[in-house]
Formats: sequence, C-alpha cells, structure tokens
Amino acid sequence: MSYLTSAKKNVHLFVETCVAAGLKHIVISPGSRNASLTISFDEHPEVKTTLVHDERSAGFFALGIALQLQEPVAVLCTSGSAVLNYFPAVAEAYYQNIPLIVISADRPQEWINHGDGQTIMQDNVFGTHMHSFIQLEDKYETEHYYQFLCMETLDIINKAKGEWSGPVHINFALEEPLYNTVEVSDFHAAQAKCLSYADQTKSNIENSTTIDWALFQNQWSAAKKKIVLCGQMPKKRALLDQLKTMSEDPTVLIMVENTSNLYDLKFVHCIDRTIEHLDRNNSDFIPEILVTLGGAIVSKKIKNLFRDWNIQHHWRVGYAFPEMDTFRHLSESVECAPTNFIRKLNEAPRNTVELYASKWKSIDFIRQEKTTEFCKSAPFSDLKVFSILNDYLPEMSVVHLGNSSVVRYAQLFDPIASITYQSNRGTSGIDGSMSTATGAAFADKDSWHVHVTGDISFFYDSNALWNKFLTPNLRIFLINNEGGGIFKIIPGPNSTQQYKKYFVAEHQHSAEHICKAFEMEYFSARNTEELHGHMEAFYQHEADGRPKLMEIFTDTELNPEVLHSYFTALK
Ligand SMILES: Cc1ncc(C[n+]2csc(CCOP(=O)(O)OP(=O)(O)O)c2C)c(N)n1
Repeated sequence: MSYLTSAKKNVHLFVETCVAAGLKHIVISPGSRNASLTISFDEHPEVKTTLVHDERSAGFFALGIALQLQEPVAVLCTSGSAVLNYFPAVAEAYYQNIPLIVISADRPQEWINHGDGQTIMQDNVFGTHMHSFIQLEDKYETEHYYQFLCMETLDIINKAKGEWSGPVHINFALEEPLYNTVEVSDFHAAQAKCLSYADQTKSNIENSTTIDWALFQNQWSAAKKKIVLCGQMPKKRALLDQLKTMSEDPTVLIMVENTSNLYDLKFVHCIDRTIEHLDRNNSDFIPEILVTLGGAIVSKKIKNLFRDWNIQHHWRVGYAFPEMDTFRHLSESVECAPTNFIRKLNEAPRNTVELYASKWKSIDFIRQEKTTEFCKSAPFSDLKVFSILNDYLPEMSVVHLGNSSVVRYAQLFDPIASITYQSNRGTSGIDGSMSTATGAAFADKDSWHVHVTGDISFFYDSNALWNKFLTPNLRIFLINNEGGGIFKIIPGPNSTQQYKKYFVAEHQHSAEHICKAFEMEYFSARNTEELHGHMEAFYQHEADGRPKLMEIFTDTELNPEVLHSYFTALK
C-alpha cells in the first residue's frame, strides 16, 4: 500500500520509528512549523490522528486516551507558546505515570532568539517534569544521523512506557519548506529499517536489586495489626485477587479509595466516613505495618491521621517515586510490582488471629447504613445529588471525577464494582478534567463515560467541548453551586475577608449557552424530582449524537450545612 509522507527523510523515519515503537494515537494542534510531521502522521495508515486546537485541552484529551488504552499517546504542536500549553497535562502525566509523548516542532537552533515569530526556548522546556528529552533536527542527512534519530526515538518511547512510565518530550527542529510530500510504499519495510537502525538502542535496564523476601515475610507474620492502603490505579484483576486473599487474614485491613478501582466487601472503601470521630489515641487502631500501593490518595483525613500516628513500618511498593514519603514514616521502598509483593506476603505464615480488620470494618458497615439513611431524607444539596447520581451510573461505565469537592463527595459512597473511577489526582488541577474525560470517551466508544464536575472546573476547561471528536457515549453532570464549593467545606476560607470574592469566587454563570455553542443537548435540574425526571432522556444513546450535559443547581449556602450534619449523624 502506498501513502504520502513528508519529503523530509528525517520526518519520515521519525514517524515510522514512532509507529514501530507502538504509537497509534496522536492528537494534533495545527500550525505551520509542525506541518511536515502533521502530514506524515495523518497520512500514515497505522496512525489515528485527531485535531484539537487548544493545546492545553489537547494535552488532557491525549492523556484521557492514554489512560483508557493504557498505552503511549502523542501530542503534536507547532513552535512557540503552543508547547507551553501542554504543561498542565505534562505535570498530570508525570505524577500519574502516564506515557504522554510530547512532540513539538521548532525552528532551527540558529533562529532562536533572533526576532522570528512563534519562537521561544523549547530546549528541555518542561525540565524536571519530563522523564526524558531529545532534540532532533531535519538538517542532517547522513546515515549516521538517521541511525541516531531512530535510536533516540525508540529509546525515548520505551522510557515513556517503562516500569515507571511517564511523559517524554521530543523537540524537532525543522527547516522550510515544510509542506512538500513524496509517495512511499510498504511501511513494514520502512519500519524494519528504522528498527534495524535502532537495534543498538539502550533497552530499559532491569532493576536487578534483590528483595529480601524472608525479612518482609517474617515481619509480616509477626505483626498483629497491618493496613494495606491503595491509592489511584487502573483496574488490576490480579492485584485484586491477591488482596482478596490477603483480606481473609483478620490481622490485615485493606483500605482503598474508589480511584484505586479495587472492590471487595471485606475492604474499607470509604475512608473519610470511617475515620470520622475515631479516637486517635486508641492504640488498638494504630497499625504496626502500613503497606501502600498505587498513586495518589485523595483523603486528607487519612494523611493527617497516619502522619500523627506512630507507625513503625511503612513499606511503599511500586516503581514510581520510590522516595515519596507521604506519611513521614517511610522505612522501605520496594521497587517491584504490587501484585508480586502482595503474593509474597500471602505466602507468609499466619501466626496470629488478632481481629484487627473487623474493628475497622464494623465501623464502616454502620456508617454505610447511616449514609443511606441520611441521604434518603437529606434536602437537595451536593451530597444528595451524589447519592442520586450513584443510582443511575450505568454498569461497566467509566466515571471521571472532577476536583476538588466532587472527588471527595464521591468517596463517601461505596464504589460500584463494575465501574472504573478516574480523576486527575496527579496534580489535582481543575484545568483539564473534562478534556481528559472526552479523550477517554473517544478511545472507548462502546462504554459509557460519565464526567462529574464542579462549575469552576467546567468553565475553566470548557474548551474541552471545542472538539470535533466528541463522542455520543459521554455524559456530563455539572454541579453548579455558584463557585468553588470546596472552599465552603474546608476549614479556613470562611474566616477571611476574601472568602466569597477570592476563594469561593461566587458567580451566576450557567452552561446553557456554552452547550448551544457546541451543539450539545442541555438539561437542567434544580430539585430531586427534576433530577430523577431527566435521567431516562439523558442516558438515551444516539449513535450519531453528541455528548449531553445536565446542569444541576444546588444551594450554595445549604451544601456545607448538609455535609456538616451528615458527619455529625455518623457519630
Ligand atoms: C489549575 C488549578 N487552579 C486552581 C486550583 C485550586 N482549586 C482547587 S478546587 C478549586 C475550585 C473548584 O471549584 P468547582 O470546580 O466548582 O468544584 P467544587 O469545589 O464546587 O467541587 C480551585 C480553584 C486547582 N486545583 N487547579
């Protein structure tokens, strides 16, 4: 099969190497300097290209695709400030370990800082938030350079996909002319050539450190009170099975958040509602060993509790951020796959039958009932809305939770086993949650994707809807409480003069006209009946349709009062 590609041989080789390295999706933002790359990626028979103008949104859209498919996804933009707009998504990818491949076109080095437009210093511009950076040129046309280019490209994409995965940056300096093409045939041969160039690539160096399993197993067997706390991660069946086995040991409590995507009746899923009113000084609850797996933990309360407690051993397990000492008790950082680690601990003999987990679990059971009871009679408010939305979440759907009160409210309700929970908790930014949801929905058209967002986050990232690739499987619930609801429920802001103007940032905007502009069906609900009443039409699927948005207006004054009464009712 023949197809067009850039007349620049280095661009052609680069694109073929990317494809050979496993890159299948690229999100392109238009420009001139990146034209040769745009043409070559778009014409390539094995690459799926999408267009998103706003590079900030494009970065998160790509992140959503990568999250959904669990594979590297690239973004491509022109030179100048365009590339800087990727930074929020790069930071999120860095802290969530997502293989985002940033490809920026640049001017040749000799034209940087000489008065040309769209020119900034792009050399390693993301600094320490990138796992790796390479500079490529199109001006060198020697066998030696072709080989270098293929090797470096393959190597950097492998780095992005490594055990500790994350974003990488390829800056490509391109000379004019930029739009010329040639016809090529048989990409398999071209890719084989690229791979042969890259044959000597430095492969990921395996971590060869040996783990003293006996030491861990002996300590594990001897301890009577142990907690395994699981942070954010995609669904992992093998890990879940190992944790289920572990939870049969009464000395071990498995604590998860819904963003860890691990569910079992024996686990404690709702941390905040379980530890509320807990007597911090009761040493019965303090674990001797804390094991942590996965990424970010949402609950601020558990972080404070574990920091306050004198926990003898904290074993952090996984490849990413081995130095991260979230609770200030880090004693061991074990660079291995969490499933293997838990499997090894499960092999350790059980020497004690101390009923530690059930102490926690019994509180959780009671709180679960109290939550249902409270929500039944609660007035229409953010908390009540979450209890209702939960009832309508389609089985097997992917739920994208916005920051910041949204993801926190969601943690008060037990997760649904078949649902996947996602949230931008790498940096907890409000600048790309909706774009991430749109990307994931695009990559997974056969499932429902439900995005729940606050109003400030929605308006911040409303360019997510300026996207021709939005898919009909996306539903957006916008909870409009006239400002940043989080600032009403955390201690501090309301004691200041700036409370309403600068923290909550009260406003009266609605999403209705934004939906009109982007041709999306708009629903609004102001009470329980309206919310229930719209659900059927809202979830109606139209194969050629657009996403739908429901704006749910809640009472900004009532929300914190209801939440406060809820926590009081848990006593
Ligand atoms: C990019 C970015 N800017 C600022 C913040 C600080 N911040 C955290 S939550 C929040 C308000 C969010 O309000 P909204 O989206 O309405 O959600 P709610 O708190 O009501 O759930 C702000 C400004 C942030 N997290 N990210």
